[in-house]
Amino acid sequence: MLGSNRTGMALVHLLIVCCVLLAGCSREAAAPADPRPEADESRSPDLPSEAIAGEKRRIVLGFSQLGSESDWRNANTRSIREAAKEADIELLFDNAEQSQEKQIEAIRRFIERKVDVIAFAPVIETGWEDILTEARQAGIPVILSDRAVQISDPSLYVTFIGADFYEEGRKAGKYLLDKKRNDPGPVIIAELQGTEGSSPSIERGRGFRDIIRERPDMNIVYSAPADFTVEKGAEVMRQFLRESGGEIDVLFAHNDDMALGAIEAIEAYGLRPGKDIVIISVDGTRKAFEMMVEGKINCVVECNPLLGPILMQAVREIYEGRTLPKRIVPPESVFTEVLAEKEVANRQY
Ligand code: GYE
Repeated sequence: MLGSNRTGMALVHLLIVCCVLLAGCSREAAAPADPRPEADESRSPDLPSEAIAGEKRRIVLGFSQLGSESDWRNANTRSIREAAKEADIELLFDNAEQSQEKQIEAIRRFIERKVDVIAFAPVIETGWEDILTEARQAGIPVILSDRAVQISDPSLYVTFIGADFYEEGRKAGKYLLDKKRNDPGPVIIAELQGTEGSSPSIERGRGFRDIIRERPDMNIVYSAPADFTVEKGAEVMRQFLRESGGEIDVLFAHNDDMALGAIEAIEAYGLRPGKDIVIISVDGTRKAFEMMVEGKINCVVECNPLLGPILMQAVREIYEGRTLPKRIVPPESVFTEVLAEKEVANRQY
């Protein structure tokens, strides 16, 4: 997929180069933690978005983060905060704690505050039409960060910056086909899904299924949502182990945190993660790499959370009236046990 989106990739590279250049001439910028309107002497909220006469003011970005459920999410938040500082963009940041309602409220406050650009990581795919229409009526451009939406009118957002989750699911499936190429079936698979209705969970599941379909003796027998968290991952895995009597060959976890939880459950059950049960997960956090070095996770499909620099560059380009591609996909890789030891020290999240 990355290869098929050459224009997007070229732009990502250009954006990254620009961001590095921008970082060189940044100055410190305090980012308010709360998006509610507050006195800000540096700009009048009633003035249009263009520069205030005679002075170059900072761009204001309202960002609605969906939560803090995983190491991936926390790395994503850090990346956005740091990149905003470096790019000298004023960031109004809101954490919606997994609630779509809270995200909609935060976006509405950004609109009232007359920010220059709104970006958000949509917790689930559906239900965004009305609030995005409000943003459009207010003339505020919107960027989707990390997750996708299902929407009848794609012109309601400018661009979507985030990974290709379908491709990640396919990569996980391809690893499994290769790993089990000499093993006669049946292969019993358990799947820990992420947040129900979220684009990474829907698309990773779909991509994985589309690949393993090639082997009719591979079957996803157990599958349930575990919210992308360690605790839920452990709880749902315990349940799978009880139901199956331990007869599970493979675990596909839609993220590393759930895989880590599942590892605890598997060990408590008396089985060896990575040996008795092959474990494939997505994200590529440092903790998952450490588990891979120990042989408890077999394969991690990388999903890059460090979207901050690309996002800030896109914000600036939109503000300057430039045109962006509808889709920007950051580069991502796949890591197996073979490479884990070499790579673990390089992980940034
Ligand atoms: O994989 C998971 C997180 O949306 C890509 O959300 C993101 C996913 C990520 O909680 O760890």
